[in-house]
Amino acid sequence: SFKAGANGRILKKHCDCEQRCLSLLMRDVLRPYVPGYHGDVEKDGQKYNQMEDLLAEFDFPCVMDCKMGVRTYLEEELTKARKKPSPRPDMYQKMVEVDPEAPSSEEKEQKAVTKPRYMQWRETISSTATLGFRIEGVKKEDGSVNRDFKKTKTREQVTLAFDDFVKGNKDTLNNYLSRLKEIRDTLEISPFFKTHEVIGSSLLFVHDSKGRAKVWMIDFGKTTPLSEGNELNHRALWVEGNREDGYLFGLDSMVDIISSMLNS
Ligand code: 4IP
Ligand code: ADP
Ligand code: MN
Repeated sequence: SFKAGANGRILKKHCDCEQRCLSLLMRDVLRPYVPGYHGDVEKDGQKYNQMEDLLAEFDFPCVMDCKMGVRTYLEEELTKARKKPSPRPDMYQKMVEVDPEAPSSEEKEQKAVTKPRYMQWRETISSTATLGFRIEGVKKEDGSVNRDFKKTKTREQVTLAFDDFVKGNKDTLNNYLSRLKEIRDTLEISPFFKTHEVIGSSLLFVHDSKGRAKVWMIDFGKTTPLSEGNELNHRALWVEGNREDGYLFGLDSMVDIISSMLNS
C-alpha cells in the first residue's frame, strides 16, 4: 500500500480518516513528531496521501515499529461483530499458525473467528495488554526484516528485543529516551491528542551508525475524533464505551523500560 514519491516523500494508500488527522496535526504542537503531510495525489488511478519519508535523513537506517496502546481495534468493530458477526477465516488461519490450541471448539468447527476476538488474542499473547505497546517489526541496516515478535510479551523479552535493536549502544538508547520524553510532554498538552482516540498508531524508531536516533508517531488510519466536549486521558483503564486507548500508559511503560536499560 506504499509507493516511493518524489523528493524524499512517500505515498501511502489514501484514507480519509488519516488525511483528516495529518491535516490537523500540521497545526498542532505534535507537528515535529509526525511525518510532514503534503496533501493527496492520484497515481495510476489510485489516490494516495503524500508524506515526508522519515528515513531520508539517515544512512542505512535501522527501523523499529511499536504499536501503541492497550487496545488495537475500534469500539465500533466490537459492536458490529456483536450485532452481525462476520467470520474471518483469514484471522483463524493466522491464529492457528501461532497456536493451534488458541481457537475454541466452536471456532475450530467454523474455521473462523471474529475480528475483535483475533485482535484481543493478539493483544494478550504480546505485550499490548500488559505493557500498553508491542513491537511489530524491526528492519536492520542491511535491509533484513524481522516480524517475529507476536509472542514478545514480558518486560524481559521486550528489553532483549530493544537491546538487540540498538546493539547495546547506550548513546542511541539515550537519544531515543530523550525523544520519547519530549513526545510524552507534547502529547500531554496537545489539543489534538486530548480529543482523539488513537488506535493502531505506531511509534517509529529510526537510528543509524552515525549516532542519529529519532522517533515519530505514524499511522492515523484508525485515529478518530471524540464527540464535542469529550476528552481522553490515555492512561485510564479501558471499559467499553469510555474509548480510552492506553496510549500514555504504554508510553510510560516504554520510557520506564528504556530508563532501566540505561541504569544497568
Ligand atoms: C492485522 O493483524 C493488523 O492488526 C492490521 O492493523 C489490521 O488492520 C488487520 O485487520 C489485522 O488483520 P496482524 O498484524 O496480526 O496480521 P495494521 O494495519 O495497523 O497493522 P486494520 O484494518 O484494523 O488497521 P483487517 O481487518 O484489515 O484484516
Ligand atoms: P499501515 O496502515 O499499512 O499499517 P503504516 O502507516 O503503519 O501503514 O506504515 C507501515 C510501515 O511503513 C511502518 O512500519 C514504517 O516502517 C513505514 N512507514 C510509514 N510511514 C512512513 C514514513 N512517513 N516514512 C518512512 N517510513 C514510513
Ligand atoms: Mn499500521
